[in-house]
Amino acid sequence: MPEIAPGAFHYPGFLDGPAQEALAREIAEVIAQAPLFVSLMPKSGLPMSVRMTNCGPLGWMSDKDKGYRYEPRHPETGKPWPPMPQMLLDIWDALTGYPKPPEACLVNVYSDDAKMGLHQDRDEADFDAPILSLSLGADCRFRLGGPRRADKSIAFVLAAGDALVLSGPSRRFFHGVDRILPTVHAELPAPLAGLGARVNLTLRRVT
Ligand code: MD3
Ligand code: FE
Repeated sequence: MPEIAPGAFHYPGFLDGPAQEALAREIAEVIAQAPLFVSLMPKSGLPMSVRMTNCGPLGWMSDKDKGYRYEPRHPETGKPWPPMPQMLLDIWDALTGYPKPPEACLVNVYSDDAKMGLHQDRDEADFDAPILSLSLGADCRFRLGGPRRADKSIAFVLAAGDALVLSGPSRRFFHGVDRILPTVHAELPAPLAGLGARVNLTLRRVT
């Protein structure tokens, strides 16, 4: 098993080219129903550098006053998030084997200069369920630490088609995206081209 930290499994190239294209078509459909939006940091109100949307019953968002949270509706359209594509439910089953389906799929869209600071995912009530991440487009340098912010971290590349499963101890580890890497011939598949350099999907149980 490709275990890179306790409970963290990296599957480089899990999705081949055609599967990445199929996933890109699903995500373009999600974005058509639920437009990309910018979340604001709690308290400071500064915009995050990634744009995002969601599919599934719940979606992650943040704003100045109410902070990080899951909501059943898009903050701008007020509509429920689009359904989770069957393809994502199948990948969740195949890679996590978890008995319940994911409740949220956060779609993060990175431009060339976007990043995500070191953080823990702790807005979910269920910490025992795994998290599944899928990447499309440009490579990024990803950082995975430990349960405390000051713990040593490892850095590795997340590339197009890669899957990462976070279960057990790693579910609570600090992590972030240091930067998007210049990547030859790793444009986002056509239906997503022009939106940014990299797309990451994060599937989670919430309740
Ligand atoms: C390690 N997203 O949305 S995905 C996030 O590439 C987030 O967009 C990053 O961190 C991205 O919260 C990283 C890989 C990932 C996701 C969740 C984790 C790694 C994780 C939770 C715990 C530990
Ligand atoms: Fe995270």
